[in-house]
Amino acid sequence: MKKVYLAMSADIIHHGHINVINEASKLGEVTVGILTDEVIASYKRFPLLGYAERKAIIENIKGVDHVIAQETLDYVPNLEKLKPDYVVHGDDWRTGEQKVIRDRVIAALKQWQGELVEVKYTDGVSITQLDDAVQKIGITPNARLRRLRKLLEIKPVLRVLEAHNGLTGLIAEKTKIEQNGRIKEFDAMWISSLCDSTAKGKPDIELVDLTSRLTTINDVLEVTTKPIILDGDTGGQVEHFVFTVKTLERLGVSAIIIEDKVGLKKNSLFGTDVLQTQDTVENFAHKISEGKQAQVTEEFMIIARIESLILKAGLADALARAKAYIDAGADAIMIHSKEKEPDEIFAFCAEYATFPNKVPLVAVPSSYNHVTESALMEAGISIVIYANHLIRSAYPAMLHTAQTILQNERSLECDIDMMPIKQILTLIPGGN
Ligand code: SPV
Ligand code: MG
Repeated sequence: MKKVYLAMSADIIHHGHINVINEASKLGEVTVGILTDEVIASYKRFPLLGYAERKAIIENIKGVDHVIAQETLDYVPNLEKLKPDYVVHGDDWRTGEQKVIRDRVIAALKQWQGELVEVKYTDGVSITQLDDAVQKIGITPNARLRRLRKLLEIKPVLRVLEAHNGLTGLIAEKTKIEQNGRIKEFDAMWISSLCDSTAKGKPDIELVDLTSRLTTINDVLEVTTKPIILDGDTGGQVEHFVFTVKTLERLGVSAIIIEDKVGLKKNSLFGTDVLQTQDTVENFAHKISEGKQAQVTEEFMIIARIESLILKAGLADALARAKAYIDAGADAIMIHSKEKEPDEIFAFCAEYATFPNKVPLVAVPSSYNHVTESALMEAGISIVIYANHLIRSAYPAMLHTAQTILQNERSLECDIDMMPIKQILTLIPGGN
């Protein structure tokens, strides 16, 4: 019996896949390599079904003899283990991003006189269209809530973008680029207190109350499916915080980050230029543990934000607080800095790495923004938040347009900087 290998993500199955499996089974004993969740998340998007579920489906399809995990996009590690006589694939990978993978398959097969068999691609099936259709259905609050933890399990570092209304939510949800054969996108959204307040024309001092913040969250929830991390400021009074936690869980928010400050909260990026008071370790640890006890789901995350570096309380204080907050039940630690260089963040990460009891680390590289995601990841950061970038780019553009109209007493001169009317009318589908 000849050995046949084919690989698939098997997240959305259609008749094209069945055709490939049928053709493969005519050639011999079929082993299907199922891409792991990590691989799918690294090049495409969050898989709709987990590996175990996808494996169970494929194992039960006629013509499939064995199912194994394919832990890289590259087929070669599995091919070298299996040394199949044939690899079967649709003929759609001869050009485009998959060509490199195809070339490596051909080269590997040559070593043992194996052969690549390409099946004519099934017309009329568009995975992109199927993906879009699934996306349109939306997501339940529970599934969305859980997704942040799952993403932390399957991706080495998560990339999070601020959203302060439905439109910016859509940008965070839908913006994708293709780079080196991989689709890159944001994993989750950050509802920033700075951006939410600024968008409402208010200062970032916990003035925008929870009811108003919930309206923003709801606007974002309505048009997106990605997980939400809420900037919860100080979390307020403990007695209030326990209610907030339940409210957020009910909506499907995945996490709240609360900062260890008391009194009139000011934005951290002011640093010591304004009066800001750090909470005691005991009080803040108490707030965390009360929040943890209040939550209904297993998966909701309470993330403790340490302001010691912002307030110049030193590295030792930051580390001591991290330990105490983890002991109190914090699901992750956000370490913040407003320095232009990441030295104090990296120093924190190096010491943190020696902790026996660790939770994921979150960084917000607004000031030290020359540091790349991969450098942060190597330092031990698991979540990178781009905290204010959409509002900071939108405001100057809008201001420029307003000034241009004033200068010219008409809007013709703005055209060059604006999207055409036709485009804005159809930007959000369903309006025509
Ligand atoms: C926010 O985005 O509101 C934050 C991050 O809390 S920072 O502005 O850096 O304090
Ligand atoms: Mg904030």
